[in-house]
Amino acid sequence: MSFSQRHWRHAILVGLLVITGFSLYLASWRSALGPLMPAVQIVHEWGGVVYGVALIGWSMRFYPWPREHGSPPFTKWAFFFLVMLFVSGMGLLVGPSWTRSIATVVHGLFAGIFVIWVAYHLVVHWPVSVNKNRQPRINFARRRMLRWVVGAVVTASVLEAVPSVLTMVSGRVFQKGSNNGALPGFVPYTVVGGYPNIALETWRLTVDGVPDRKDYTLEQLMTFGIERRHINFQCVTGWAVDGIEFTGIDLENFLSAVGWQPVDHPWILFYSGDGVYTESLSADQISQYRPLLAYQIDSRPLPQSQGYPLRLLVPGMYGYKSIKWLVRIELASHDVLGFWEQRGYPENAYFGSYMGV
Ligand SMILES: Nc1nc2c(c(=O)[nH]1)N[C@H]1C(S)=C(S)[C@@H](COP(=O)(O)O)O[C@H]1N2
Ligand SMILES: [Mo]
Repeated sequence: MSFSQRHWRHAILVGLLVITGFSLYLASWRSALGPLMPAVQIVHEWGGVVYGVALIGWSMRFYPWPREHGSPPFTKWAFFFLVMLFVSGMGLLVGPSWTRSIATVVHGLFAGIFVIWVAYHLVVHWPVSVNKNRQPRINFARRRMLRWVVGAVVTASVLEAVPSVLTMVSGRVFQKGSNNGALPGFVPYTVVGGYPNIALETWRLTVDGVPDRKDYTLEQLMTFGIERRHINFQCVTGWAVDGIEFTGIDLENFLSAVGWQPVDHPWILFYSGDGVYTESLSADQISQYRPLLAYQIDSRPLPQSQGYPLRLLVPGMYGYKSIKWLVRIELASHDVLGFWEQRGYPENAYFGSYMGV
């Protein structure tokens, strides 16, 4: 196989992984791709596993450069980065929560540097074409256009990703003003292309499906008893944050106190103030997982990007169950699939229930 064929094989596989990786990580890409996300995730995870195994297992065949071309230092680094991405990717896929939270940072960091290298490599090398006499020749028009297109896409994406990668790597340093205000390690997802700006004074939690529908202020909710939970937060896309404290009102205690009869209403439906996101839990799941109506994270009010003023927090279940900007709870006799469940994610979202297939 020629160098060029081999090179294109890598370019296509790497391109696929970079694009699907950005889609999993960046809230803006995620909301743009919406229903395609489960498919994107399968491609990223399986593509990454197959590519990584091929790189390591048959490295002479998949080695990105043949011996006669020498081994430019950049290419060697690219190989090193790919192997690190594969190893940390496996940590995300199969590890327990503590390896996942380390792998989150490592994967993000190496991906960031690798993408910058890919962009550099593209702009410098792609515009070179080879003429009949096998003499390389720079195609300047193509080069200029490519520079702008690649430059714009990569710069925008990297600019969006870098602050949150930095917050993951550097702990609490960049806590304010970057990562959209979210705590280090968290990726503040939204499906509406923005974070609802909710004022506490006008916000109410509406409880529907009980004979007397009622609205609650946060102060009123707090009279039902306050609890703190240390939990490990995990998103199906791989990132994880360990040992984070949430403060809130125990959902089951609250619902029982307002007259919930699980026999009549075995399902609880949740609605976000973003107008789109929804979730549901069964009575059994609620008594087993003890979700919180959480208003604090790390002893501070929730950041706007993380659900201010109130979110659901379901310990032991993937992050997508923990609906943000909660405004309405409905006691229901039947289930209605939540936002991501309609798109193929498991309803009973305990850790391990979603393996990308
Ligand atoms: N309203 C709303 N709630 C949401 C989401 C969302 O997009 N919109 N994303 C969910 C997903 S997939 C995850 S992993 C977590 C992310 O929580 P964070 O924003 O605190 O990082 O929020 C969950 N709750
Ligand atoms: Mo998620």
